[in-house]
Amino acid sequence: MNGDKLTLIGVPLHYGADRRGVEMGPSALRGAQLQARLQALGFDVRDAGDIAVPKAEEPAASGTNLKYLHEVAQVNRELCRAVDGALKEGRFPFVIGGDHSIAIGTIKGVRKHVRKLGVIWFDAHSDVNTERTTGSGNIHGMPLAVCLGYGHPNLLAVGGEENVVDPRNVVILGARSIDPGERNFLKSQGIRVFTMHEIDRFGMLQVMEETLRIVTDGTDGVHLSLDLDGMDPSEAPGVGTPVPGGLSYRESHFAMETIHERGCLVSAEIVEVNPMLDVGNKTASVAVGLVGSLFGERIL
Ligand code: HAR
Ligand code: MN
Ligand code: MN
Repeated sequence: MNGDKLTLIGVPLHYGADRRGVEMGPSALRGAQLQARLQALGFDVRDAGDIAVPKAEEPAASGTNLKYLHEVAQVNRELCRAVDGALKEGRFPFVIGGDHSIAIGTIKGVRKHVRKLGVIWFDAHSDVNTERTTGSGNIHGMPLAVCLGYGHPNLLAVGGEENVVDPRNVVILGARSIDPGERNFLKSQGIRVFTMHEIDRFGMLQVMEETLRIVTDGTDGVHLSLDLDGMDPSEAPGVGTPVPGGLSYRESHFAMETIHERGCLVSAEIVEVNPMLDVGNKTASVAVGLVGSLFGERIL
């Protein structure tokens, strides 16, 4: 943990998902008392406000099948700078989205400070599409591929092309919706994926032991990318691309608790919370509860 100081960085972006509502995620998470929850654990929390998101009615012409490439790349460049700035001040960057395309800016910003970075990708999806494999053209289905060095040059350029992560230190948790092109990519990269099948089979204790071994093996720190659609939609209904059969409330908390115990976290982000699709503010509240466990709230 980076001292006891955190900086919250909001990213009200929905262009990566091409669906309205997720741009209100940062506000919903703040409304669910994220800052107070962290302060109650003794952290010095600074809210840096939101990254500016340009207005666009139509995806700007970019000569590709990627939707809103220009806008998504621009926001990620700004985010990368903000994350870099927080780390330079010795503060833990805590990014609140926004759709999952913002993982590009977060991870590339962190990589400027952490040479060997492990990544835990908590998600129903694997987010390793590229412009060659995507069916939707939505960039939120691509950020992990970009962070591994695969994807559109404008996205790879965010924070410098060389700032990639090693696939041997990446784990995907909770996957249950993987496109055919993504399956090939994951195999060719040798990325460890704990699908819901493995989680059912081995249980969260064994899965988290193996996850933490992989992401800390030779690394200098671990990033958590927490896509709320990794949880079961009954617990987290306010997400744009829900998939049945996800992680339960306790499985998700247990994952956070074990990450906390290991003390390896250098950065985190919460993405895909969509208040427009939510039941009350349930999903943001559930997310803030997970943050509590991630940062050391205890039952006893
Ligand atoms: N794989 C699909 C696509 O690429 C769906 C991606 C949905 N992604 C998120 N983030 N919600 O995980 O379009
Ligand atoms: Mn995702
Ligand atoms: Mn997802």
